[in-house]
Amino acid sequence: MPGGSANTRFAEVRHFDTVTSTNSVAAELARPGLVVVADHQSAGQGRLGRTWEAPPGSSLLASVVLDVSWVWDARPQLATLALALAASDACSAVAGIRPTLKWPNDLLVEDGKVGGILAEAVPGAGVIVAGIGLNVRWGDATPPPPGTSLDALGAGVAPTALLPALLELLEVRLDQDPDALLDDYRARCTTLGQAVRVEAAGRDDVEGTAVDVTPDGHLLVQDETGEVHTVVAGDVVHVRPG
Ligand code: BT5
Repeated sequence: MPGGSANTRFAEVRHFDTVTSTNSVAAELARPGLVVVADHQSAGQGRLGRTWEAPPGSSLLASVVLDVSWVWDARPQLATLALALAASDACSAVAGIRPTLKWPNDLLVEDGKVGGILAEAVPGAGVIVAGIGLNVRWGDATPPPPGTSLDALGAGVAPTALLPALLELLEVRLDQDPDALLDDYRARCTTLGQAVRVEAAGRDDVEGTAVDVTPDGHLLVQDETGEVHTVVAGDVVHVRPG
């Protein structure tokens, strides 16, 4: 992989055959502007201790190291939204498929999960690591349900073909006014306006209608009594009435 993406802050791309997790390697190196890419992860991470599965060569597996000053108020949740938008934009530009976004971190095509994002602050290092797994070319293999992949949807692109566009479009998002970024996220977020159930460890489920995403990147859910709940983290189930 050549050294970085021209005209962006992502000057250094390091490509590995296999790593434990691109997020872990990026957090160890912790150099702002570094991008870690791998063909395969032996311990790919999802949120809340879950795993991210992908056969070698099937996916774009990449983590970017962001200086905290690049992310408004150093909020990892806004890095998630920016990377989600950039990834959706890159799929549209390169593969002709524009995933919608499910709060907080899923890229969906119809109801299939084509990608996921994991952004984490690295304590003491002044950086946020934001990683994306995007199912690009799975062939006969199938992602864990309800996963899907770009090739299953008819797009024949190679996983790394998406990376230059992703970095350029992330650069655009990091330069964007945060209010405009949030408006763009809201417009592409299929969670808003839906009946949802939010499940979070150690807390009762919240059920209601997803009404907004706050400037902090939190989800507002209005229950049937009219009370509005602020959801900082959790798993959203889009509930279909009837
Ligand atoms: C995510 O977590 O969706 C965040 C995934 C982030 C993965 C990237 S890969 C590069 C970087 N390095 C890492 O180690 N991680 C990041 P979550 O919302 O918790 O969803 C995880 C769940 O998605 C799993 O429990 C499975 O049910 C499902 N899943 C696992 N692999 C999948 C895949 N390839 N496609 C679709 N769904 C998958």
